[in-house]
Amino acid sequence: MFDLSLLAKAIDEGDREKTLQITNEAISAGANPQDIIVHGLQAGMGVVGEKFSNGEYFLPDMLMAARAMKAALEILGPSLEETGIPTIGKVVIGTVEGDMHDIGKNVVATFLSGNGFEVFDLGLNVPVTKFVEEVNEKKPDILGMSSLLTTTMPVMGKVIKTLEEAGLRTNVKVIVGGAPVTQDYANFIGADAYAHDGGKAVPVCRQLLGK
Ligand code: B1M
Repeated sequence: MFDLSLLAKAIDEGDREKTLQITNEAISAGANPQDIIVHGLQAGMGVVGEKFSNGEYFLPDMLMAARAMKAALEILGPSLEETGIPTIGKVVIGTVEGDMHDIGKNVVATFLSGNGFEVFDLGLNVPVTKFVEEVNEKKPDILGMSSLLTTTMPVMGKVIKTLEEAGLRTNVKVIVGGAPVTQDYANFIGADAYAHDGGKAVPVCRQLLGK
């Protein structure tokens, strides 16, 4: 069995080359791509977050770790995609305005597209109006919003309110997530669902569509 702690360590060190090399080795060794993400990349990023919290790491350390994780996710995306699955539903997803964290959102988008959803990724720092425009134009089954900062969580509620005012809320299911977000908070802002992580987002989105 492939030792994914090596990958977590490479992320912790912010070493992009080593991260890519170990990711490729893990794929060749037959490790499950979801395990590589959760037990390798995400575990390493958890350590980086703890070290940032206790003052051991600074912003550049987080940036280097983020760069390494993004590169690894790019090579893992295609191996997650299964061929021949009919589309389950259309998802528009993005990180809310004021928030520059997109790795978790990218993981969720990768897991959803790898499990048969058609995903339109709006990126990060997405204005409220952009979410509403995209719901109006793309007519997705699901709108997904990600927030990693306590200060940007309320923006998700603002999007839901603006969708209501535009008469678009009944046409789309809303799922929210991100490290500080909880089921209680999702209920509070009137979202239809919350998922703790990328793996959970898949069954939750299926359930939202009754599939
Ligand atoms: Co910053 N950051 N950051 N950061 N950053 C956090 C979030 C923080 C917890 C670190 C800490 O203090 N320990 C803290 C937030 C505190 C708070 O508000 N509660 C923080 C801070 C303070 C900041 C700055 C303010 C720092 C500063 O400037 N002084 C600044 C803010 C910038 C801004 O956004 N305006 C900042 C900046 C950055 C970087 C740009 C350097 C970089 C982001 C790079 C990028 O994303 N492109 C960064 C990083 C890397 C982190 C940590 C270390 C890691 C985040 C991450 O990628 N995790 C983070 C600490 C931590 O979370 N432990 C931290 C890995 C990722 C796979 O997990 O994002 O949780 P996560 O996603 C999970 C789930 O949350 C869930 O599924 C994902 C996959 O399983 N999920 C969803 C996410 N979205 C979902 C959507 C769903 C469903 C599930 O449905 C739609």
